[in-house]
Amino acid sequence: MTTHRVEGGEEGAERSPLAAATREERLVPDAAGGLLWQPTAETLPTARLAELQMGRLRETLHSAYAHVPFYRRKLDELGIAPEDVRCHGDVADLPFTTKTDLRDHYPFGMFARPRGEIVRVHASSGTTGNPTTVGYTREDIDTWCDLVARALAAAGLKPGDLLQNAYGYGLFTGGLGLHFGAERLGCTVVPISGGNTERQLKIMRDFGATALSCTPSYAMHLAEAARDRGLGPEDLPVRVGVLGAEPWTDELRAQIEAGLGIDALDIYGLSEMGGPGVAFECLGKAGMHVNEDHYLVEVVDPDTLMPLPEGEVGELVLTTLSRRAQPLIRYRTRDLCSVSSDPCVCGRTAIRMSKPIGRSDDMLIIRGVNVFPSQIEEVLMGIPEIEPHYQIVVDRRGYLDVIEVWVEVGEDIFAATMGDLERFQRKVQGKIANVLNIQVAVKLKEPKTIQRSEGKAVRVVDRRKPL
Ligand code: DLL
Repeated sequence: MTTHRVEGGEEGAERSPLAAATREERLVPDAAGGLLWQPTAETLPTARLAELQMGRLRETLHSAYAHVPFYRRKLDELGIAPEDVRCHGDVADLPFTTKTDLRDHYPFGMFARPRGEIVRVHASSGTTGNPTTVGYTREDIDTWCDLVARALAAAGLKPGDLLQNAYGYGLFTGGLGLHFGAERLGCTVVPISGGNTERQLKIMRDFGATALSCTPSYAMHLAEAARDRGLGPEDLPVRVGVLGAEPWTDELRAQIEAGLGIDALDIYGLSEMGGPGVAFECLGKAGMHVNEDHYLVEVVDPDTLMPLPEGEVGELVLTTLSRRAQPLIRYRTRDLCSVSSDPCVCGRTAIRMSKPIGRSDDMLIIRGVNVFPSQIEEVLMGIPEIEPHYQIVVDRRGYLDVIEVWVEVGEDIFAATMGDLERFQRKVQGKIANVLNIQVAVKLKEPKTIQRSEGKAVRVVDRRKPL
């Protein structure tokens, strides 16, 4: 067993294997201008990777079967024993896992380790009231740090770089995920979190931030805010952006790069898989390398759930290969993308996923925050003065997403005084904000003014053009 010493600097203290190599020894240049944080793992020959994956998959299945009643039941129902899975082709026989399954086992029912071994819990929104939780053992956190460090190194960050981390801190995995990954790489992290644009620009310049991590929409907002203050790319010290948590296009990449004077690189992840760092772009900017030694990738037809060949767009399905606290088998991400195993200029051998082009469910991503229309409906339906007619209007102001919730109120409320109406509106706004953790604008509509539908109700009007 390895001894992890928390207190540093003691004479004779045993060193963890991670400390065994110094940071400099670990970092090797890649062929695209970035660095490899774990050179061996990131350039594994295909056959060696496949072997590693099968070994880890078997361990994952054994652990899930032994410790997670949900998986034991699912596998028993299908008559599959963990040892029956011998090759990649057998994976298609395994059961899928969905966000609903996680919600049904809220909060800790999917954990494969005793609560006492869980050192951290993050969460993201579920389709109804309950968020989906994700637990980490100390080892899981350790792996996560390395996976994010890989992404940052691929973007050209190195020890000593100063990362302004403008992802939100808290239950969302963006803030702490990027934070610890950057520390692992040896960067200086400024944990500024999201928002407060004025302060972001000041800190960026005063501290000399060389890298920025946030959602692409916020990066663009910062670029615009800088321009409005007469600051051009030459006034900003940032060199690279590691941007993700929401869909964005290469067109937006070009604008962010021009506005901030940076290389803007994509990073992908989802809480259920542990957070950011599932896949990341190198400076070759040709798709995101999936950390395949830790995640098994499939793309399936979202309707038939049959595996699709490389190059075809379908739903990304991921299986964790190293997560101890919460192994997930064939998790349906709902993200639509394709994969390619063509060689990449950087020399990494892992498969690359295209930018997700959309989702196969109704989840909206608003400023990086996942929002399900059903969450809003639940709040509205709990307020007696509101009629069961509403519409969620999503738009973009500048580069920032905004949500307006139009709700129809009863005659009584509508006849109330202006002051009463305003108070009521604020109450509804507050209730929605409490559930979503983002601000929304509520517009009260006169009785019978929201369009009635003859078929499926159009609950969401998304006026945003692709970023
Ligand atoms: O968004 C984790 C993350 C944090 C990724 C910081 C990257 C950077 P969730 O809140 O659980 O986790 O949301 C996951 O966001 O299923 C996608 O739909 C979307 N998403 C995440 N990254 C990207 C990306 C984090 N690079 C959901 N491009 C995912 C497009 C993305 N969509």
